[in-house]
Amino acid sequence: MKIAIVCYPTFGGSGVVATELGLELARRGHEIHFITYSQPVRLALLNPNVHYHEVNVPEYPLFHYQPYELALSSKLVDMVKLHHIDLLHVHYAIPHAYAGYMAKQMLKDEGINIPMVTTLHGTDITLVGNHPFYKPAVTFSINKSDVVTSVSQSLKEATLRLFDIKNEIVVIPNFIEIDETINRNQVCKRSVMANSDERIITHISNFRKIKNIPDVVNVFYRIQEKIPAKLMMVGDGPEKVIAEELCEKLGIQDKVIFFGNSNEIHQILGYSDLFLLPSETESFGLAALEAMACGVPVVSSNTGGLPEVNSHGYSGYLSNVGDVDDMAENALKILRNEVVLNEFKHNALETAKKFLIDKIVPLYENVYEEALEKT
Ligand code: GMT
Repeated sequence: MKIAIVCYPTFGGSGVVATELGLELARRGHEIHFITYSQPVRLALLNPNVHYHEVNVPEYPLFHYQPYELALSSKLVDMVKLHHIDLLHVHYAIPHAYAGYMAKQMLKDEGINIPMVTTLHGTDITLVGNHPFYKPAVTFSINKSDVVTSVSQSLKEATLRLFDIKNEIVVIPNFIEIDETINRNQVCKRSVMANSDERIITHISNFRKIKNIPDVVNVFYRIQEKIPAKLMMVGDGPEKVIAEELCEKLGIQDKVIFFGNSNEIHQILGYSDLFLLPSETESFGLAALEAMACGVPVVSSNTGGLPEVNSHGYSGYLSNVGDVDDMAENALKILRNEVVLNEFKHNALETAKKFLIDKIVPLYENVYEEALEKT
């Protein structure tokens, strides 16, 4: 199949899922065309089945806002015609499903019928898309998609609750590749980051408000009062400076390392003992799954799709949003004892195996077949 994938090219989240999906589909023999405004972070292009087409939006001083949707839909039309693409798969409803629908209509006018699959990722529904300024357009583009998928049951329910959706929504969870060669407990790198008696706790995100970044610091503060520990903060975003200030205020700045955005996520997770994800909401929590796939237990909030990923008392623990005392207590239950820690590490890896890429990607292939049959 020739598939156009539209996504955000950013670190983490929907962009990573879309990129990893495209790469796996290419390995399975499909021809993949990524269409976005810059090269996706995890996209390596040395593959004859993988193509990247950049959407350019020329700056024009008349426009207060440059019309990205217009440029994207035009690019989609051109690429579908040039490469004889069979199907559009758009990740994140805003504005991709909207631009995809416009492209579909323009192509229809030229006698080309192309199906569109829309994957909902979370904030496109729960945070941004739900805003009254966007809601009619988001509802419309979801209803006009040939197949709609969501990354968790919880997100499906939220979508049906918040929007007037006529379409069936198929749940296809996010997926992970487990690198068996990864050196868990990388002693040498670990020794650069922490003393041998210190536990390493890690948080990875885009440092937006929804991630409850101060809770990460506050949970860590409570942990390090009881046991020797270091905190690795990976990623960048508006709340990073708040976290830095809070660490300073609490006097723990020497125990916290801020990495910024990193391409070495797996190495960092490879020497981590615990992953913290206290988000306000999380449709899935891909970062938690990536941690588990590296054998790192997760202490997270009990919200959105997180209970579908993190198994309470097995791969980690779930606490009410904002309950930093409970999160710290749970973290200490895991970290205090070497035998317990190793058990949770093993369980985290076992739980991650439910989401192996080989099991999940065929579900997308089924959905593509279904979409093609519809048109
Ligand atoms: O978490 C973010 O803020 C980024 C966002 C995105 O769209 O890139 O992530 C969402 O999609 C991810 C991939 O499906 C999910 O794992 C995240 O849970 C989801 N984020 C939220 O729901 C807040």
